[in-house]
Amino acid sequence: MIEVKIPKKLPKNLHNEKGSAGYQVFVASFRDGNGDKKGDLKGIIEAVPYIASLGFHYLWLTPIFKSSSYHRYDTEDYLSIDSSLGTLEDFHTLAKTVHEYGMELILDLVINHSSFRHPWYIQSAKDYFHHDEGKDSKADYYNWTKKPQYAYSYDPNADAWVEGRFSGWMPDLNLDSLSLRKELEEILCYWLKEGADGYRLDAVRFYYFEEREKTVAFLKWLKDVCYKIKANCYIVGEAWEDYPDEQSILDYASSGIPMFHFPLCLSREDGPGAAVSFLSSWKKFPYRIVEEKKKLAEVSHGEVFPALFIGNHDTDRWSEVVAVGKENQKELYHVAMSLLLWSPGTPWVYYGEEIGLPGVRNYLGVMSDAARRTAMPWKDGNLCSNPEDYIAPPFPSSVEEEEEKENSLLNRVRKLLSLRNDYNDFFTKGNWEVFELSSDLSEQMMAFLLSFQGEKILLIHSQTKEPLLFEIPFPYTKIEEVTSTHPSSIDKRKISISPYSSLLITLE
Ligand SMILES: [Ca+2]
Repeated sequence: MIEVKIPKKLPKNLHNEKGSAGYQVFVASFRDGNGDKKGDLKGIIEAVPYIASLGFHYLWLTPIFKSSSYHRYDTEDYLSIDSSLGTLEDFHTLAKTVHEYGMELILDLVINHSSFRHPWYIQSAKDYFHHDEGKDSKADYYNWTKKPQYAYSYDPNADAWVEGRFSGWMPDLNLDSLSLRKELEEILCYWLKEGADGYRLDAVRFYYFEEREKTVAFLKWLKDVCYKIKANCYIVGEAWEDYPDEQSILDYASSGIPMFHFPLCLSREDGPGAAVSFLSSWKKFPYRIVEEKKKLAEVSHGEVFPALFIGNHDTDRWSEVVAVGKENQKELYHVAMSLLLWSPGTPWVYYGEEIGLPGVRNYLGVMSDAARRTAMPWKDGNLCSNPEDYIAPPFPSSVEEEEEKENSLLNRVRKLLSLRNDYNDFFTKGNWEVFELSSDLSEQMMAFLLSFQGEKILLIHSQTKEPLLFEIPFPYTKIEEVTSTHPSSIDKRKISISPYSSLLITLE
């Protein structure tokens, strides 16, 4: 029996059935449940109440299937849980616990490529070598060629070159193979039946390299397979195109599956991180996100909402890149979190962002992705070691200590999501407009007008250390506030907005 630790401060809506924000866990580094210092399913089960208490609705786990690497983005068996993570029974307990908290479990599915250790691959090389075209042949599961080409690796077992966009150890699957499609169908259905609620699809851009129409057709097929088991289950893809390519996001969305919004994620572009770093981005962000939401809905007949994020396991931690060099960097980090979590659709937070965990790939000249995937600092001791024995600079706090600080980023996340979940229909299904501000205010303030079924709310964000004077132009019924400083003062419709605050105003 696993002891579940309930955080002290619970929001009123711990059962997050109506939520829409997601939390990404890098499994190897999140929480150890069996004492071997490696993240596992038991550890995640223990932490579900914490994630639920923050107000997240979706929990995305990086790959959990059999693999020899610490990140497990090279699958060796899509139908079994990696033994170092636990058992199928543990998976069932995890799914049950997630569901008890009203949340949904999203599994990372890496089907652009497999591991070169996957039995499919070993068999495929043999069958290709022997020109085996019988009904059980797996020769066509991978893309073989007799002539060397860019991004292909030679395999003596096949006496041929195989496509591997990432490396020869991760050969690309041939998604056109009808036999392979049958296997994929089995896999997709299996985990949904076992308790998963959806998928995060890895490396969608490479499904059919530079053949976007074929990729979109494949995504539609995949969605139909999943919907037969779980109608409208949440599926999201990763398509990291070259900067800047918003068109790709729209093209993929025409399949009915959203992609993570890379064009609005990295700090150099116009997403939440950039908005608090550069004034030009602050002014552009509200227009871009409102426009994106409209365009995504248009191309997908209303099915797809934005999937915004700031960082993930492949990017430097945003505490390192957002508002760098600014005297109020920490406060602006809080504002960026407001912009992210009060954005339309399904915003995603990468574990540790809520406590400002650091990590850059190039640290003191050492290049390592492990730096972006370091151990979550729990005070109660169920710590993981860092991947690849990476030595990170000491982190001076822990989840439990941040819980205790009234104005911590962690508690801001909780307040932002508590309100977001109360008004979930506005955030996901509602109509979003930028609320135009006078030019003197627009450099420090941002406002959105959201409407849903005839009701309206106004969202306001301040990014300045001075109080901002603002007169609400409409009659209102309620003002709710998320602040890391002190409450705003309100006199009828005149507000002195406190520094770095976010307000949600219910209009009459
Ligand atoms: Ca473990």
